[in-house]
Amino acid sequence: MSEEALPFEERYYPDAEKYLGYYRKSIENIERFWDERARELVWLKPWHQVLDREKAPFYRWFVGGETNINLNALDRWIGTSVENKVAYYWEGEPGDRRVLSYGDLYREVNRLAYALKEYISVKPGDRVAIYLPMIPELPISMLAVTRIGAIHSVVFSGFSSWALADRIVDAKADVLITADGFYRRGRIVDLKKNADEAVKLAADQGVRVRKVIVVKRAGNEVRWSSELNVWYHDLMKEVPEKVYVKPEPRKSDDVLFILYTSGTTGKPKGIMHSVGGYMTYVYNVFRWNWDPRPEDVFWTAADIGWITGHTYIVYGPLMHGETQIMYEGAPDYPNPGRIWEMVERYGVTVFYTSPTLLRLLRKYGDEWVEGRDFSRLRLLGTVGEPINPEVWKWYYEKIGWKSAPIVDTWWQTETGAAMISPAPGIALVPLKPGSATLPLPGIVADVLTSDGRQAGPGEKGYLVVREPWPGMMLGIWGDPDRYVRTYWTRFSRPEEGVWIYYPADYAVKDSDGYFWILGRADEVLNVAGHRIGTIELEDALLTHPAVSEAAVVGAPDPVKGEVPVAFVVLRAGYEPSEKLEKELRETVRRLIGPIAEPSRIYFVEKLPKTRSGKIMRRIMISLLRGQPVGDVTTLEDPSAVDAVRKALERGK
Ligand code: 6R9
Repeated sequence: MSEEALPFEERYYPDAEKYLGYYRKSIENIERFWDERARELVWLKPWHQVLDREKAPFYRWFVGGETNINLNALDRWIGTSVENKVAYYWEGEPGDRRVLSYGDLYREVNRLAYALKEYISVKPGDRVAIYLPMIPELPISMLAVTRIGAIHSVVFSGFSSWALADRIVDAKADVLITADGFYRRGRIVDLKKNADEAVKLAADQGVRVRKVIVVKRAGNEVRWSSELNVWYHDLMKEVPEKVYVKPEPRKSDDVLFILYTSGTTGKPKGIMHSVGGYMTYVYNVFRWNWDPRPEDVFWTAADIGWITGHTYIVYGPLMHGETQIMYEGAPDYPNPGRIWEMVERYGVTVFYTSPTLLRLLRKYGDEWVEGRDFSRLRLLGTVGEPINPEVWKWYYEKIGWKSAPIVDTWWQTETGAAMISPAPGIALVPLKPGSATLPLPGIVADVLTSDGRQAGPGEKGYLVVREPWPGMMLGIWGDPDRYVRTYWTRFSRPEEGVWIYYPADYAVKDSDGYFWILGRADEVLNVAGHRIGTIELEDALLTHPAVSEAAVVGAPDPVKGEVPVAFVVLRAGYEPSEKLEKELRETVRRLIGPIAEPSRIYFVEKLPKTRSGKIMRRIMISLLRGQPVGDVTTLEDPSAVDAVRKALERGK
């Protein structure tokens, strides 16, 4: 495949030299490069310094500059031909539809911004938690919050009340925007009930939410507190029809939003993104990834509750005046053809999703894709995990009709937008199925061995980034030390002033310089493209009175990539049973959410541990995959290996 030139339309005919020429120039002087890139956007006040490295690794971009992302995502379109262009074709799971133009979006955002400011007294810098399903009020809320200079913290609507409470408490959010419910596989999910529980749990921890704004989506019964709750539509009724709220000037290095992600401890990290850096990076990367065109119908099939949605459903596409698809429900409801039917019906031109969704839809068989008209698709994308070459080829042939290049984008919540990926908006490089190809302009990526040496071609090592970039996080909300420890300690040499970003992914660079991402290098699972900390799961299991010890590892799964499997030691007086297994699953669903539920729970007599008491997860991982367990001399009690082996056999 690597040598074969793919028969793309002329515009995307691979031209590695052209791309590399642009890339090399970009990294000659990254300050100059990003300075030029930032000038393409609307600012309220120019910066006096492109990059402040003084307090590295707390880099600050476009210092002295002021702006508001609304100016580039909304205001700049008003009075242009984009004003009447569709921003979102929204479709609910039951098939109900809404169409919002850029003008509609602008009006709604201004009205909500007015209500938040005048009626709810939200001030610049305040945190507003948003716990909404995939309905237009979600992007509207995000933009209204940033318009008035407040900080949003979006919590995925599939998370439990406990997970929401944790995030409310950590961010000290005192306003919450949620909905009564939403549709998922033909049923109504009672979101308001979760929100109510979360508000109560947060109050128990000393964080009092003073207002909960509720969007009416599903019309389900909800409990109501006339003091705490207000319907979104009642609030908006009060607002003058044509109100204009001036976008609050924000400093470039102010916090634009917080988004939580799992780490290697039980406590999720509040990743903070910056006003000016995130805006500049996302604007440019969006253009490099998707080569936007006025006639586009762009669809990122992901949830806005994750970074992919923040960047590629809200801020990126809106800054380019793209017309998008937004879908509420399950991808295979009411049948496995739902997504492909929509791609055809709306004439989607660019489609971006995760390998896990592709594996799911491919599994249903080709009858759901064959015979459909995908002729408008010109680019395809993937994100979230490595894509299996088999699935890549299926996507390329059956969906892209061998004429749409696949843009495999490696990045993280922390990086703001794609970092390693093809850039057809500049020049396409030859593709290799399963490789995210080369770093984007301005990004200096590398692979290092465990002792910090540069890995040779084909040698497995750790992915690193050597230079800062504007989309990088500002830090971790309320925990600057954890930021330094987690991302900047593994390979940096502070005494020499060398700071190296460590994303915790294994990678290989091949002899063409292409990056192949191999998966997480820390104790974080990647379940269906979602990061789930094993410790978070273990902590959840340990809240059950029957559990004395728990170890969670990832097992390979043909659709989800990886699924959590739990090994549990029971406390005296408890016996393994199906009922107990069910209770433990329920505990995880309640504390984290359905996506974290273990696929199997094995009851074991003991867990393999080192003499210092560390659980050796790699032993469970090997046994699950039927591989040799390797060196067990550091085990405190070698018979623990047999205990695990027996439990696995019993569980077959
Ligand atoms: C955007 C997003 C980040 C982790 C990352 C890596 C994995 C993402 C990938 C990929 C291989 C790709 N990952 N994209 N692995 N190829 N194209 O997914 O952010 O949820 O923070 O996850 O996902 O392991 O470190 P996030």
